[in-house]
Amino acid sequence: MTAWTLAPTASDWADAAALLLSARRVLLLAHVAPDADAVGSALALGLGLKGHGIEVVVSFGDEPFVLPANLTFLPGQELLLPAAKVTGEFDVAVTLDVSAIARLGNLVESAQSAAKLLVVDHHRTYTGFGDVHLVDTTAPATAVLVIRLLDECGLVLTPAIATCLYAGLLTDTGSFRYANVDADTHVIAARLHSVGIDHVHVGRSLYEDQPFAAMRLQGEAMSRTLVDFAAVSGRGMAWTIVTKSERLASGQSIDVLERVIDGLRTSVEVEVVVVFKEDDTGQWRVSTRSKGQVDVGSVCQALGGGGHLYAGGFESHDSPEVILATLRDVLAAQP
Ligand SMILES: [Mn+2]
Repeated sequence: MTAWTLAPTASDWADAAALLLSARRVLLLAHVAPDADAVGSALALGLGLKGHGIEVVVSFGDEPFVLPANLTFLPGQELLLPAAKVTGEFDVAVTLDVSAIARLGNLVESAQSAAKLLVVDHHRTYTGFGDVHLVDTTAPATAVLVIRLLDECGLVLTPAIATCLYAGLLTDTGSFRYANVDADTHVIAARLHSVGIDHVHVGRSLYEDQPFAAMRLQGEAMSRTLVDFAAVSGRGMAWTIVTKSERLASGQSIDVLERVIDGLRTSVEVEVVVVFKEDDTGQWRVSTRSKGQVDVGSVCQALGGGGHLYAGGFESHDSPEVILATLRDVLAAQP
């Protein structure tokens, strides 16, 4: 797997801004099973362009089209259109936080049929599928690249835009705890604060507000975690599995399981943790985290997904047992 290393140049930024500002109709796409960085970035850029008089549509390729409950507080949702209703011609399609074209789900064709495809991303597993690439793997979040792009376009950050971007920045930095944070990250956060955001509301909406049923489901998933200290060449792996039937019995949507991996990754005994989540269609969504010795983003890319050094994911129609065996082999082959 080759990592993307071409950081955007000054002329790339100018070209991208010119492309957007000359467009009449723009399609903004987050990845399937969207997180706050993907949707927040798409809504923020959408709000900025709409304010400039450009017609915008924001979507992601999930079917059914349901925004994770902890993202429903994000401003700009009037721009969202279900994937099945995305039709017509677009001058530009912009993908945000999307490392591989397959991550667009059922919107791959819509993206490819736009006159120009602009990619805004920070994944080192980016495959190069766009016409114009604003892909900076040193950026802690796609949201940071959107701020630069809005600046290039001469578009002003409003409180609604800043809220969307802050949500992306907060989640992709683990609330400013991850290794991708530096002084510049805090300068950017300070700028978003100065625009006027309710950071308490953002933090609570993303990480706190949830029913007891969700906590019980998370607790049960964590309590049956299995550990294999010999896996990953002796560095250790832990994993747990949550089936669709168990989850639906507790009345929860799949996004509440995001907190299971956040819990498992705090274990001191293993390098890699994995959560297998069966979605409503019976497909398995596999989330991985590492302590930084193993590049789980590359591992997940090899299995059809993508990610970063510390976090990666992929999807599969195989059984968890089959997926686990494959994953073990790929992890064992890592340097
Ligand atoms: Mn991201």
